[in-house]
Amino acid sequence: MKLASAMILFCGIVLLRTVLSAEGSGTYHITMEQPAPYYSPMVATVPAGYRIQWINKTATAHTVMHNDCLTENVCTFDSGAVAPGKSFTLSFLQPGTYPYYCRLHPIMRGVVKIIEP
Ligand SMILES: [Cu+2]
Repeated sequence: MKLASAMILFCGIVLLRTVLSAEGSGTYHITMEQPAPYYSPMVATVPAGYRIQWINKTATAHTVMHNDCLTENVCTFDSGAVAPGKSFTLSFLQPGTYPYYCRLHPIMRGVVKIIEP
């Protein structure tokens, strides 16, 4: 009887931990729009562990390119052309600040801030 109670408690804890960790991750959505701010939200603060998905809701193709892609530094992400109605998803980014822009329309700029959860 005591063992059964312990087992139920253990299973409950495992189940709870599973639910909590599921809540701790997910997908953060950024919309590509026309006109400004082009990327909405323009500054996205995202807890570490979330995927980030950019959805193109405009009638033309856009890219999502980390600013460092055109310097000597590490190019952390570059979507290439994202067609109208399509999306681009990043599965993982280290905590930090990542300014990015659209290579096809450099006026389009955004920032992703990855924070510790
Ligand atoms: Cu663009």
